Amino acid sequence: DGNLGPPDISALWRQLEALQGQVRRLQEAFLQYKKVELYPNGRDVGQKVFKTAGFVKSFYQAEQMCSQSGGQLPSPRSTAENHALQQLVELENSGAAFLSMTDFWTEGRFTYPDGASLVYSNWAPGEPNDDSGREDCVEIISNGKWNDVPCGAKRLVICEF
Ligand code: 291
Ligand code: CA
Ligand code: CA
Repeated sequence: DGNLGPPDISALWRQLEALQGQVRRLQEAFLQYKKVELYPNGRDVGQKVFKTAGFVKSFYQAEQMCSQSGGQLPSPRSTAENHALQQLVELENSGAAFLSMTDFWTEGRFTYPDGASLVYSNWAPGEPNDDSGREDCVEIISNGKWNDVPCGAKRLVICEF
Protein backbone atom coordinates (compact mmCIF):
# COMPACT_ATOMS: atom_id res chain seq x y z
CA ASP A 1 0.00 0.00 0.00
CA GLY A 2 1.65 3.23 -1.21
CA ASN A 3 0.17 5.25 1.68
CA LEU A 4 2.09 3.37 4.37
CA GLY A 5 5.75 4.38 3.76
CA PRO A 6 7.48 7.54 5.06
CA PRO A 7 5.62 10.69 4.03
CA ASP A 8 6.75 12.14 0.72
CA ILE A 9 6.87 15.79 1.82
CA SER A 10 7.57 17.22 -1.63
CA ALA A 11 4.58 15.33 -3.09
CA LEU A 12 2.42 16.76 -0.31
CA TRP A 13 3.64 20.28 -1.12
CA ARG A 14 2.71 19.81 -4.79
CA GLN A 15 -0.75 18.62 -3.79
CA LEU A 16 -1.17 21.57 -1.43
CA GLU A 17 -0.21 24.03 -4.17
CA ALA A 18 -2.61 22.38 -6.60
CA LEU A 19 -5.41 22.60 -4.01
CA GLN A 20 -4.67 26.26 -3.29
CA GLY A 21 -4.99 26.98 -7.02
CA GLN A 22 -8.29 25.11 -7.23
CA VAL A 23 -9.72 27.00 -4.22
CA ARG A 24 -8.62 30.35 -5.68
CA ARG A 25 -10.22 29.60 -9.07
CA LEU A 26 -13.41 28.47 -7.28
CA GLN A 27 -13.52 31.71 -5.28
CA GLU A 28 -13.07 33.80 -8.44
CA ALA A 29 -15.78 31.89 -10.27
CA PHE A 30 -18.11 32.16 -7.26
CA LEU A 31 -17.62 35.94 -6.99
CA GLN A 32 -18.32 36.29 -10.70
CA TYR A 33 -21.57 34.32 -10.46
CA LYS A 34 -22.60 36.28 -7.39
CA LYS A 35 -22.36 39.49 -9.42
CA VAL A 36 -24.30 37.91 -12.29
CA GLU A 37 -26.98 36.58 -9.95
CA LEU A 38 -27.47 39.86 -8.04
CA TYR A 39 -27.76 41.94 -11.21
CA PRO A 40 -30.12 43.79 -11.36
CA ASN A 41 -32.80 42.60 -8.93
CA GLY A 42 -30.89 41.01 -6.05
CA ARG A 43 -29.13 42.48 -3.02
CA ASP A 44 -26.80 40.82 -0.54
CA VAL A 45 -26.57 42.11 3.01
CA GLY A 46 -24.23 40.19 5.31
CA GLN A 47 -25.21 36.52 5.01
CA LYS A 48 -28.61 37.27 3.48
CA VAL A 49 -29.64 37.63 -0.15
CA PHE A 50 -32.90 39.37 -1.15
CA LYS A 51 -34.27 38.91 -4.66
CA THR A 52 -37.43 40.29 -6.18
CA ALA A 53 -39.63 38.14 -8.39
CA GLY A 54 -40.82 41.28 -10.22
CA PHE A 55 -44.55 40.48 -9.89
CA VAL A 56 -47.26 40.82 -7.25
CA LYS A 57 -49.09 38.08 -5.28
CA SER A 58 -51.22 37.82 -2.15
CA PHE A 59 -49.34 37.14 1.10
CA TYR A 60 -50.19 33.44 1.07
CA GLN A 61 -49.13 32.96 -2.54
CA ALA A 62 -45.96 34.99 -1.97
CA GLU A 63 -45.07 32.97 1.13
CA GLN A 64 -45.61 29.72 -0.77
CA MET A 65 -43.50 30.85 -3.73
CA CYS A 66 -40.56 31.79 -1.52
CA SER A 67 -40.63 28.56 0.50
CA GLN A 68 -40.98 26.44 -2.64
CA SER A 69 -37.69 27.98 -3.80
CA GLY A 70 -35.97 27.22 -0.51
CA GLY A 71 -36.33 30.78 0.78
CA GLN A 72 -38.82 32.73 2.84
CA LEU A 73 -40.47 36.14 2.86
CA PRO A 74 -38.08 38.90 4.00
CA SER A 75 -37.55 39.55 7.71
CA PRO A 76 -35.45 42.72 7.85
CA ARG A 77 -33.61 42.81 11.19
CA SER A 78 -31.50 45.94 10.70
CA THR A 79 -31.41 49.29 8.89
CA ALA A 80 -29.02 47.76 6.34
CA GLU A 81 -31.41 44.91 5.53
CA ASN A 82 -34.39 47.27 5.39
CA HIS A 83 -32.49 49.58 3.05
CA ALA A 84 -31.65 46.72 0.68
CA LEU A 85 -35.36 45.84 0.51
CA GLN A 86 -36.29 49.48 -0.04
CA GLN A 87 -33.94 49.57 -3.05
CA LEU A 88 -35.69 46.54 -4.58
CA VAL A 89 -39.13 48.12 -4.04
CA GLU A 90 -37.91 51.34 -5.70
CA LEU A 91 -36.45 49.33 -8.60
CA GLU A 92 -39.76 47.66 -9.50
CA ASN A 93 -42.04 50.74 -9.34
CA SER A 94 -44.68 48.47 -7.83
CA GLY A 95 -45.27 50.50 -4.69
CA ALA A 96 -44.73 47.96 -1.94
CA ALA A 97 -43.58 44.42 -1.11
CA PHE A 98 -44.66 41.91 1.52
CA LEU A 99 -42.54 41.19 4.60
CA SER A 100 -42.74 37.90 6.51
CA MET A 101 -44.23 39.20 9.73
CA THR A 102 -47.88 38.97 10.82
CA ASP A 103 -50.05 39.59 13.87
CA PHE A 104 -52.22 36.54 13.15
CA TRP A 105 -52.12 35.12 16.66
CA THR A 106 -52.40 38.20 18.85
CA GLU A 107 -53.77 41.41 17.34
CA GLY A 108 -51.12 44.13 17.51
CA ARG A 109 -48.25 41.75 18.35
CA PHE A 110 -46.27 41.22 15.15
CA THR A 111 -44.02 38.18 14.99
CA TYR A 112 -41.64 36.46 12.58
CA PRO A 113 -42.89 33.19 11.01
CA ASP A 114 -41.38 31.26 13.97
CA GLY A 115 -43.48 33.27 16.44
CA ALA A 116 -40.64 35.39 17.84
CA SER A 117 -41.17 39.10 18.52
CA LEU A 118 -39.61 41.75 16.29
CA VAL A 119 -36.01 42.82 16.97
CA TYR A 120 -36.28 45.72 14.48
CA SER A 121 -39.17 47.71 13.03
CA ASN A 122 -39.65 50.71 10.76
CA TRP A 123 -43.39 51.49 10.94
CA ALA A 124 -44.75 54.54 9.12
CA PRO A 125 -46.28 57.14 11.47
CA GLY A 126 -49.61 55.88 12.81
CA GLU A 127 -48.91 52.25 11.80
CA PRO A 128 -49.74 49.51 12.46
CA ASN A 129 -53.40 50.59 12.64
CA ASP A 130 -55.24 47.33 11.78
CA ASP A 131 -57.42 49.40 9.42
CA SER A 132 -61.05 48.14 9.44
CA GLY A 133 -59.85 45.40 11.80
CA ARG A 134 -58.46 43.29 8.97
CA GLU A 135 -54.75 44.11 8.53
CA ASP A 136 -52.46 41.31 9.75
CA CYS A 137 -49.71 41.41 7.10
CA VAL A 138 -46.94 43.96 6.54
CA GLU A 139 -45.79 45.83 3.46
CA ILE A 140 -42.59 47.83 2.98
CA ILE A 141 -43.23 50.88 0.80
CA SER A 142 -40.78 52.74 -1.44
CA ASN A 143 -39.64 55.08 1.35
CA GLY A 144 -38.65 52.02 3.40
CA LYS A 145 -41.46 52.47 5.93
CA TRP A 146 -43.79 49.65 7.00
CA ASN A 147 -47.58 49.52 6.97
CA ASP A 148 -49.95 46.74 7.99
CA VAL A 149 -52.29 45.72 5.15
CA PRO A 150 -54.85 42.99 4.47
CA CYS A 151 -53.08 39.68 3.74
CA GLY A 152 -55.22 39.29 0.62
CA ALA A 153 -53.75 42.47 -0.90
CA LYS A 154 -51.39 41.88 -3.83
CA ARG A 155 -47.86 43.10 -3.29
CA LEU A 156 -44.44 42.67 -4.91
CA VAL A 157 -42.85 39.32 -4.10
CA ILE A 158 -39.34 39.50 -2.65
CA CYS A 159 -37.74 36.40 -1.13
CA GLU A 160 -34.95 36.11 1.42
CA PHE A 161 -32.33 33.38 0.95
C1 291 B 1 -54.35 53.88 4.49
C2 291 B 1 -53.96 53.70 5.96
C3 291 B 1 -53.18 52.42 6.14
C4 291 B 1 -53.94 51.27 5.56
C5 291 B 1 -54.27 51.52 4.11
C6 291 B 1 -55.11 50.38 3.53
C7 291 B 1 -54.40 49.65 2.43
O1 291 B 1 -53.25 54.15 3.72
O2 291 B 1 -55.12 53.62 6.74
O3 291 B 1 -52.91 52.17 7.50
O4 291 B 1 -53.20 50.10 5.74
O5 291 B 1 -54.99 52.73 3.99
O6 291 B 1 -56.30 50.81 3.04
O7 291 B 1 -55.22 48.53 2.05
C8 291 B 1 -54.93 47.87 0.91
N1 291 B 1 -55.75 46.88 0.56
O8 291 B 1 -53.98 48.17 0.25
C9 291 B 1 -53.59 54.57 2.42
C10 291 B 1 -52.43 54.54 1.55
C11 291 B 1 -51.52 55.52 1.52
CA1 CA C 1 -53.74 43.22 12.77
CA1 CA D 1 -52.26 49.91 8.07
